[in-house]
Amino acid sequence: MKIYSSPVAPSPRKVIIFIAEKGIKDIEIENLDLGKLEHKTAHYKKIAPNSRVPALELDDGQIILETTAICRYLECIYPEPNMFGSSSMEIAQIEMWYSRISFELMMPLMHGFRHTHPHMAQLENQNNEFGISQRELAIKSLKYYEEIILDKDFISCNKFTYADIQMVTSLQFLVRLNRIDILDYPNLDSYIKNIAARPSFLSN
Ligand SMILES: N[C@@H](CCC(=O)N[C@@H](CS)C(=O)NCC(=O)O)C(=O)O
Repeated sequence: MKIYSSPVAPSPRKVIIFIAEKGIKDIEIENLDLGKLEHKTAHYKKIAPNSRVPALELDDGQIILETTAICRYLECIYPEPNMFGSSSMEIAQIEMWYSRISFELMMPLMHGFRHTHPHMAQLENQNNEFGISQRELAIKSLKYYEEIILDKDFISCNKFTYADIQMVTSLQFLVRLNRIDILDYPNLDSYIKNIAARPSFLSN
């Protein structure tokens, strides 16, 4: 198998961390330079018509797009350690937190960044006013999650799961790019530091 990735881009980084947590060794990594628009070439568009990374190419040529779809596929063929839940309640809890983090934290932070940051001008049809309002929404969410994470090592199920990958990679990448200081959120800061000390995060 081959994963199309890009250094520092948060979506493929989630897959790379997931692969490291699972100890999977048979996936080749091909890095694309998004700054040089290597994801917009005709060749890559045949693999990923939406010109996004990550994409997983199976040995028989089949392609899976979308970070979570790729991780779910990998969880099926490499079930241990489990990261999407074992019991019906765990599966529901992890999915719930994953979705909440995505919509309440990651999306407003992402729009705040993509619609206001000068570096994103060539990749996004920017709407500055929308970006600023999304950044304000993200700050409200950060205050909310600052309370949620109090006394918790993990966001869901008292164990490391895919929801933690979603939360920590998003915050590590997007908070600073929105010119927000994570030290204003000490509970989130210590949660991130704890997860980011895992070998899978340190090496990726
Ligand atoms: N929904 C997709 C989003 C993928 C995505 O937006 N990837 C970014 C890198 S983090 C990308 O390819 N950006 C290129 C662009 O915006 O042109 C997923 O979860 O895989």
